[in-house]
Amino acid sequence: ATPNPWWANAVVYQIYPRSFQDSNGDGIGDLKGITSRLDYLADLGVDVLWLSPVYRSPQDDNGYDISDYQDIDPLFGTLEDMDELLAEAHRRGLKIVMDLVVNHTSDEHDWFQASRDKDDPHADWYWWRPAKPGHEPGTPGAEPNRWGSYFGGSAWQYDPKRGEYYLHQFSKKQPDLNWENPEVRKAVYRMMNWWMDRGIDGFRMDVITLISKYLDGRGRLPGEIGSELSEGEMGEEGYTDASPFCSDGPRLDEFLAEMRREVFEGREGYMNVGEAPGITPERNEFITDPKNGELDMLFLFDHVGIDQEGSKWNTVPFEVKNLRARLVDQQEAVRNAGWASLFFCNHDQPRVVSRWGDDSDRESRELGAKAFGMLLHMHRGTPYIYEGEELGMTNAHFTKLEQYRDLEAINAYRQRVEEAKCQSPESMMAALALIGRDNSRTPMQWDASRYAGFTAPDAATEPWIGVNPNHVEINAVEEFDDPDSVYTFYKKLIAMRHNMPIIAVGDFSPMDAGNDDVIAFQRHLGDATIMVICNLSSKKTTISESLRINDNKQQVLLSNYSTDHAFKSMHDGVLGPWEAITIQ
Ligand code: TEU
Ligand code: CA
Repeated sequence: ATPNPWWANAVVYQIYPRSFQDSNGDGIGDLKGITSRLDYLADLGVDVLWLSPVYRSPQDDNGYDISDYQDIDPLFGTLEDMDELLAEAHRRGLKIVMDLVVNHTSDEHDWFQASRDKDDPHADWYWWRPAKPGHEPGTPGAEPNRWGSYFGGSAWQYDPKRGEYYLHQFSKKQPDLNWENPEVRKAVYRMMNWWMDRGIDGFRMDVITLISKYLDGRGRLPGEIGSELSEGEMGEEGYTDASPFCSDGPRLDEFLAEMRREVFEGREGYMNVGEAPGITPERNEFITDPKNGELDMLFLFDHVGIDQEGSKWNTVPFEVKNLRARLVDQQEAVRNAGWASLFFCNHDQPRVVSRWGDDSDRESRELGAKAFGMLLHMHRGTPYIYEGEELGMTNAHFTKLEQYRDLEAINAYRQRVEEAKCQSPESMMAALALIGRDNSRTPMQWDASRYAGFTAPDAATEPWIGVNPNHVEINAVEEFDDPDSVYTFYKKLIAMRHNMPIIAVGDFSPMDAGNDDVIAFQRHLGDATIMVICNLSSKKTTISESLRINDNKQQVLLSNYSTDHAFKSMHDGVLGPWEAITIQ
């Protein structure tokens, strides 16, 4: 196992600033709002705060389309507010990691605007391609290039000023930067050093594994548009998968190692996590192995893709055995080197308690929230808590398209239901309610007042997105002092990770619970062993003989039922609905 850097037993808390705390009554969360909630976060016990982007942005993709990396968008405040947040966080022993979005910029960034002129020094900072003569889109019978964007439609957008197409794997207001150009890389590293020198503690790197493109061979970038070179098969909307020419491209390791040298060499106490669509557990080991000098950890996606087939909107039933298999793969791959990040929730994923648990009644919701919390936090790696996950906040349960705000959702509805007609309105609305990104973007629920304490009850402006009506029973004030609340359970999980090295760095070994709905595993450190067993179903389940305990020498470290119930369950070999137990 790698030497234990400080983040091996740290817990990271992700803040989506737009939805966390509004301080000026405009219905949008902001930096001063975050600063006003630092005592809550310090009390919860987390170590690091990851902020989703707050830089200047047209907000096409809620800030993941940046037009000025070195300024704060007025929606969120000013650079002085950022400096105040940094100082106040550091005073409480909290580190702050910013969101680095450098696979693409906003189309309103100065770099892109300059690049629209072929004679400008920035001409080659993005991926521009001419149209193949006679195949200009719209030409009758033209063979259009069908590379698809993650947000639907074509990944190539025509720019009348330059007379060429530019690549955008995400929205057309998010043109991909050309990382082959050393000037681009130098400008990115300069900006990163500016932020590190300002006192931040590292970065979460947005789709960083997409920055190196294939220029020939697999799905090569076409010499010109209208040439069908990708190997991706056509999706129902008539476009190929957006990433045949990206995700883990040939120069990724080189770029990540260069970035570490240029920005982080000689610095102390920082942490970097890369968002890694398309990366396998095996590649995760290489990239996060310190001897390769790339990144400290990555977010992998294979475990959060198990309830979708092909398109994100083709949902399939959640099966515990699939989750178990993915988590085991991720753990086994970093057994000897490298590191794992642990998450179920974030601003792109729905809330796990609704997605894979049962939020239909209070008891099931609380038991499920605790079961998934224990499952995640007892694994080996660095756990990430998404704002409100510690309260057991649920999906939004929106029923009308106009309640949604996310361009991914609105584009998908238009493309799939209205244009390609490959999905019915009912099925699309069901998919949006289950896995749409807005599910995790409803305002943080602080108290039972009209807008959940996210903004003042008499605020001049409504929150930018609907507050979940269940905030009257699911909120921080309700749970803060309740010994049985989800909040208190998360506080215990965090404390155990800080106080028990076996949880932070102990070896992981899976166990066969003899039941597909139950995940069981052990952690070992020296001659100490703990066992974790989670029934991820709403039914009573029996577990195999080998897991039962027949003496009371063992100690229940944590359970989402009473300790007596836990002992009885382990003795009889029958777990209650959603019962989760950590036993030593
Ligand atoms: O997400 C990239 C990404 O992989 C997600 O778009 C994911 O594929 C999709 O949401 C699944 O539905 C990052 C950011 O986390 C996301 O918020 C941005 O929209 C995206 O990059 C573009 O910056
Ligand atoms: Ca505000």
